[in-house]
Amino acid sequence: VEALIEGVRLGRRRDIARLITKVENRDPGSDTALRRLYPHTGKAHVVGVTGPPGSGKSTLVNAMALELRRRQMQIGIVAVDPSSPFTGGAFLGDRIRMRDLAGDQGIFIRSMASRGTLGGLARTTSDVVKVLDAAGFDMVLVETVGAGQAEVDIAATAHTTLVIEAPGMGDEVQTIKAGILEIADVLVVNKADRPGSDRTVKALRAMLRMGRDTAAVDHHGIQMDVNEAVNKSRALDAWEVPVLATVAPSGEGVELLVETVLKHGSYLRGGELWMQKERARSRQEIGRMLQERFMARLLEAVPPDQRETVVDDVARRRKDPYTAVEELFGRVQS
Ligand SMILES: Nc1nc2c(ncn2[C@@H]2O[C@H](COP(=O)(O)OP(=O)(O)OP(=O)(O)O)[C@@H](O)[C@H]2O)c(=O)[nH]1
Ligand SMILES: [Mg+2]
Repeated sequence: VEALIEGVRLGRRRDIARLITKVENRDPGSDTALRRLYPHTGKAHVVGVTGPPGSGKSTLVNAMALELRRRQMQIGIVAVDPSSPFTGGAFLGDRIRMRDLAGDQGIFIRSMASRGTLGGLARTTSDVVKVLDAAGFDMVLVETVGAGQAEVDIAATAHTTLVIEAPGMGDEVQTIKAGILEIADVLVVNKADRPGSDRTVKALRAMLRMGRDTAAVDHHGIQMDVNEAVNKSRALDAWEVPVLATVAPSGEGVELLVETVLKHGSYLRGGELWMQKERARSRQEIGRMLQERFMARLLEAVPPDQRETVVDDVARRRKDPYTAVEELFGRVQS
């Protein structure tokens, strides 16, 4: 483990890859390594990239990585359950003559399958991000599909969240879930070479204006800790969410996008917001780990057949759920 930690700190790709595999498998050694690496994390700018399937997230992340490399930044990429592979930048063809991302030492790409990830996707993702952070990557881009709670959780742990939309994916306004709009620091209309992209940009700008007007009164009904934290930082956040248009395969608009992302990073670091996001992330992480520990203890303390009996009793109204939880909780404490 010692040599592995050292290797990660030195940015050795083989060691980074090995530790990430251990983290994914929840190998006992990975906990020790993560503990030891934690003091060296907190430097990387974590950027979440989310949006509907096929909107061009991977292509855009590739293009952004090339642009960031041009600026001498070391880039980590974590793709959560991608259905299309990272091409390594070759698709950019003649436009930007660069080393392929795949052979570039300044970049590290890791794909993770959401299925079969031990210990939950959100946890594994945040641990993998920590490994890359400790390895010295300046920015870590995390691609996630869609708008499920897991994706929102992952996005909530990013400093900057990009929401990618594409024109012509049905009714523009309807495809955009209110929740996903709320987490966006930058909105991107990719595939701007397609017809209707202007309309999508306009629709998004209108939705943002509407959101801003109602945000002041619409602060209730937020169930989750995470959303609350996100919303709270929103309230202090004077950042105007920009809507940018890009054509990922040709790189059009990508320079401005990268500049905007870097600007958002400086904006956060310039005030209280960066630390506030770190707090939200830490709160979520501790809460999640406590829940995991508690559930593990419960499953240990109460055998499956007894758990089923309790469920059955509650379903048949022989017992109420409040009493049931009280009893189960007691068994964990003893
Ligand atoms: N015309 C056009 N096609 C694009 C653009 N960006 C991406 N594509 C194409 O759209 C398809 C999907 O792109 P991906 O980058 O795989 O999209 P994604 O959002 O990562 O997809 P998932 O990971 O499956 O959700 C590919 O065939 C890309 O070549 C664009 O700006 N314009
Ligand atoms: Mg993808």
